[in-house]
Formats: sequence, C-alpha cells, structure tokens
Amino acid sequence: QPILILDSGVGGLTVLREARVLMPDRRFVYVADDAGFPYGGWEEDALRERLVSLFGRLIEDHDPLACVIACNTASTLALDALRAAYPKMRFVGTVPAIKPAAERTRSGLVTVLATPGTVKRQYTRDLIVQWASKCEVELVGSVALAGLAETYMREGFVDEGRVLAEIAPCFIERDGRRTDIVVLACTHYPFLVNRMRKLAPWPVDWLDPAEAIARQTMRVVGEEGERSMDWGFDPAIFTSGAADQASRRIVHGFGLTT
Ligand code: DGN
Repeated sequence: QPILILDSGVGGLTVLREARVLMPDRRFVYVADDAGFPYGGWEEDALRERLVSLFGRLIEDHDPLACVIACNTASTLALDALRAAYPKMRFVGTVPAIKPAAERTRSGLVTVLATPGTVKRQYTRDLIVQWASKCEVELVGSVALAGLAETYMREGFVDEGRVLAEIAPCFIERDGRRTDIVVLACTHYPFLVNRMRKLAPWPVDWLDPAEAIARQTMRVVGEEGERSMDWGFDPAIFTSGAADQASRRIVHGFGLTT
C-alpha cells in the first residue's frame, strides 16, 4: 500500500521530497490535479465536491495507507469533509504554519503568504486567533505566485519582477519593528524561496512546512504496511492534465535531466 500525496499541481512535490528522505522504504503515489489548477480561484462548494469525488476514486484505485493533502488551499477547505466522507482513511492536511511562526517571531510581525483561497478561509483566521493572538499577522493572498512556480518548474526560469511584486506586501515596518517571518502557506512557494530570499528588502525566516508534514505522515502510518528499499527510484506520478507536461515539470522538480 502506498502513501498518496495530492496537490493541484507541482507544489506537493516539496512535501514528497521531504517524505522520501524520511521514509525511503515507503512507496509513494503523487497525484497532480493539473486540470483543477489553480485551486486558489475555485468557488468553495465546487472545490470541496471535486476533492471528495477525486479522493473517492483515488482511494479505490490505489488503496493507500494514508492520504496527504499537500495543498493549503484544499486542506483548509475540505479536510473535515474528506474525513467525514472516508472515515476509515487517514488524511494528513497542510495548513499554514502559524503556530511555529508565532513561537519564533521576535518582532511580533508575521506574514502569511498564500493563495487568495487560503487567505480568506475561516480555518486560517481561526489558527491566528488560536495561536498568534499576541502577534500582528499580515495575510497576503497572491493570485500569481503559484502559477509562477509552475512556470518555473516547467520552463526553468522565472520573472523576478513579478515575484518581487507578489512578495512586496509581505514586508511591513511599524513602530520601528519589521516583519521577521514569512509563512509559506502554499506548497508551491518553496520552489521559489531562493529567489524570494534574493529579492526581499530585508532578511526574514521563510517557514516551509514540508518537513513537518512529512514527519506527521510518518507518525500517522507508524509501523503499518509493507516496507522495502526496492520500490524503484521514482514514485508513481499521476496527473489529471496533459501527461507530457506533468512529466516535464516533475523532472525539473527533482532536479533530474532527461
Ligand atoms: N499548492 C497549493 C497550496 O498549497 O495552496 C495551491 C496552489 C494553487 O492551486 N493555486
């Protein structure tokens, strides 16, 4: 039985990358719902329904040990509905790392950078109330950044001017204090983190939750299921979009050459 990882596109590969390091003896199936990209722009009920029916098919086809929703936009919307629809399946969600950011900030100014979908969710607002009541949290919803990460993974280049325009609102100066943490609350963004670091007006910590998600997945599956070092090198990759496109992106995502 594999561990299934799903995202709207290539973003969840940042989670798969960490998961494979932590669990080299596990088999992974990666699903890129490219036909649904970007999740950030979907109407909420429609996206929830899409995810419930998509996971229904995937669970039937692959009989996974656990399902990782490697997407903040989907997790903050549909985690509860998925758990209710498939009570026997274990779901690991990806939600904005607001708690660790609140623990780590020194200036008290924290930014959450995400898709417009994640930014407007009640789930995200509840996390802020629960964990970051002593901080000032800036929510920045970027329409373009996930798409820029997709292009970067596909074509190997990125328009730095556009990246800068998207991240500029993350940097706040107030009463002599400055933002010192930016939470990367979309799994696509870690692919661009070196550019962001370079373009940032001052240094901040960029919080990438991929490793924490991979650790949580490891805890959830525990000792269960078959383990082997002989699954072969590559995880199985599925896409709901054009297969040739997806494979090219995946090749870039792992730094492999064709
Ligand atoms: N990678 C997804 C996330 O973490 O929110 C969303 C990307 C998208 O579909 N816009």
